[in-house]
Amino acid sequence: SKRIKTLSVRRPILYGNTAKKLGEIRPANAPVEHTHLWTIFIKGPQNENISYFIKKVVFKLHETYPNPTRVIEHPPFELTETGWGEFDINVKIYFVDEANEKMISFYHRLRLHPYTMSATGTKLPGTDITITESGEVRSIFYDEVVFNEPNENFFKILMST
Ligand code: SLL
Repeated sequence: SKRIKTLSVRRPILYGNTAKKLGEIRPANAPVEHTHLWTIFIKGPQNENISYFIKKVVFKLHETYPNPTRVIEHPPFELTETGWGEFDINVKIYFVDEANEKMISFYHRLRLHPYTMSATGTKLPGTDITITESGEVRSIFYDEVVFNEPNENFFKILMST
């Protein structure tokens, strides 16, 4: 349908990852060299529903993972895995068909450790990283998806939720 000019609608999202060291409890199928359990996610800041505008999320993992392209078609838009290393995850967010919008693509650096390494191997204090009392590492970002001049159908969908 017709596009509404000079209007933009913003929807907040949180994205990032949490990670825990694998202790005595480890998934039965986790390879021995895997040291961490991690989850990458996209969600509403207050855990509100985001599936009325997001259709699916594709996480592209490091090529050391079997079937590195992981497609999540329903909320929660998250993926849990085990592993040993940090790497950049390509995140692609696809919007509902009514939006008639191109997907957005960006990278999130998977964080497993409560620090970052400099080129010389020294530990630098991490800016984007927090650690909880239970020892969970978190690297989470707030962002906004901006829909410029949404069509009338999609505008109704955005406003009705
Ligand atoms: C590097 N940052 O630059 C590292 C790559 C790859 C991590 C890290 C598990 C793979 C598997 C895994 O943790 N890969 O399932 O075998 O070299």
